[in-house]
Amino acid sequence: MSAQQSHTRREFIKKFGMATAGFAASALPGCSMPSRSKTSAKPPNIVFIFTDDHAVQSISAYGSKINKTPNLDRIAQQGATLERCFCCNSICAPSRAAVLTGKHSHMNGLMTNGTKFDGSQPTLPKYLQKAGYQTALIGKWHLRTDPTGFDYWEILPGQGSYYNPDFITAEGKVRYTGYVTDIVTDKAIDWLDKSRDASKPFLLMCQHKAPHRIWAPGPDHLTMYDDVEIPEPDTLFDDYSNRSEILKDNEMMIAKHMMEDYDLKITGSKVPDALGRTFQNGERKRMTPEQREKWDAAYEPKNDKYKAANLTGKDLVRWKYQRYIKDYLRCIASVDDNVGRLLDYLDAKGLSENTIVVYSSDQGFYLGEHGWYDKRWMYEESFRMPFLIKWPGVTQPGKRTRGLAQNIDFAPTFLDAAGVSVPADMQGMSLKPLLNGKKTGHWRKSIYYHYYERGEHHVPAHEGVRTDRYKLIRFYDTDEWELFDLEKDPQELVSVYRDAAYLPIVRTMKAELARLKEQYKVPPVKPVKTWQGGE
Ligand code: SGN
Ligand code: CA
Repeated sequence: MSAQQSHTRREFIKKFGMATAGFAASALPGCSMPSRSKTSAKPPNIVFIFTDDHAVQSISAYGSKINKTPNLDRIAQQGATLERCFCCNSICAPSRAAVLTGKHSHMNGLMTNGTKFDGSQPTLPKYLQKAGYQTALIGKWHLRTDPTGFDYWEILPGQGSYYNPDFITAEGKVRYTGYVTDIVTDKAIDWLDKSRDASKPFLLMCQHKAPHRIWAPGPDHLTMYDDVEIPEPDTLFDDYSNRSEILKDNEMMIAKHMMEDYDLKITGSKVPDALGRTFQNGERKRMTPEQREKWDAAYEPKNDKYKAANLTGKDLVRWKYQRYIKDYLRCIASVDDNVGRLLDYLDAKGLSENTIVVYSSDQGFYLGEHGWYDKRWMYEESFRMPFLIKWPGVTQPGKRTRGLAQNIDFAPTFLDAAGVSVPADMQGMSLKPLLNGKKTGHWRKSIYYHYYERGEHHVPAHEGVRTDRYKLIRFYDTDEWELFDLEKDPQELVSVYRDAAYLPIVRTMKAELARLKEQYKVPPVKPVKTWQGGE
């Protein structure tokens, strides 16, 4: 089934307004919550807002030097900011599977983007359903099998599209007119407004496509930043010296690998795309005539200037960086506006006082650091995840914590909030002790990481451990190691693995890596000597 439906933001506002209605939270009958360990009159609702590839370097609550995110900052101001939250595997589907299961990739079975998620396994929404929650998922899913554990779901197929996106439900596919970030938010608010059972607490996972490649801004932000220069990162012209040789083989450089038409949206480009993809036959083709006209009016004058300038060398890289980062930040601006709309809705309906709101993203991203876009590496920019949380009664306004957290902790945290005991086979732990400011005696001292793909962007498989101060990485296909002293070298530009002064640290970190692998039951790694290509 396919239908064309009109779903513009203006129509939406007209349709739903922001009129307040009393919140009818009621206590759940104990008998319908077999796995709830303690009863509470009002279990909190959970709104989990999850974007795709949003790096902390572009969130003002994390000290961004390149943009402002007033609505994301609202969550930080009213709640807590985890300064050190990391993913277990810096790529989309594996991170999402870790969030759903509370387990590392090798335990939930989803190690690469090419793997199908086994939806028969226990997950966060299933545990919450058992505890009496109503569960809904809207937006990006990317796990290749239909969602399970959700009372309602409506997802983007695969990576989804920015303009006039298709959505899949259990009934079939529908195309909506509009911009994806607006539509995902409209649908989330619509679900809250129309389909929510006010007698139950709920989990709403509102998952955006933005700001994933190809960073196509929405109609409201096409000319934002036109008159400003965005500051460049210090390492835009990194030469990859003083680290593993393998870094030089990467295929994610703004200078060399970003495509003129596909990524940078230059019309009439003669530069061919190896996969035959262009912006023109992709997102631009999806646009309505009105959307295309607005797009062209915004981009053609900029493209004409670029063509006339005939840039080369570093000037060309700088131009590409500006085009890339501005498009990325324009996508973020729309995310920020839409997070504001969702927060306003919760406020207006009286839901905020008993709703946990989280903002996070499946992993970070390179915003020109090391000359890169994309993610995958264990270096800080793509290893870190944003995690802002407003948890009524638990977080103190404006609290910041530097405790080490990971995406496998999200499910245990939400179960803890719901009063459900965390299953023994979940590998993460509830973040509540980090968030409520209560002393716990100890917290974890290290984080385990493992990236398994050998595909697009030519990033080798690797694993590693990060502590408060150090990071040890092993590229096992080539048996290369790196050690970084993050206190002295926060940009990770010089590996001190072979520096005699760090020998004791290398030994300690190797022992810690071995300990974590035992704790998490990681099977032995399988080095591959010949590059396999990938999905
Ligand atoms: C797509 C992107 C890649 C990106 C992967 C994984 N190419 O294949 O640049 O690394 O997704 O991203 S695209 O041109 O098709 O967008 S992930 O977030 O889904 O893991
Ligand atoms: Ca992603």
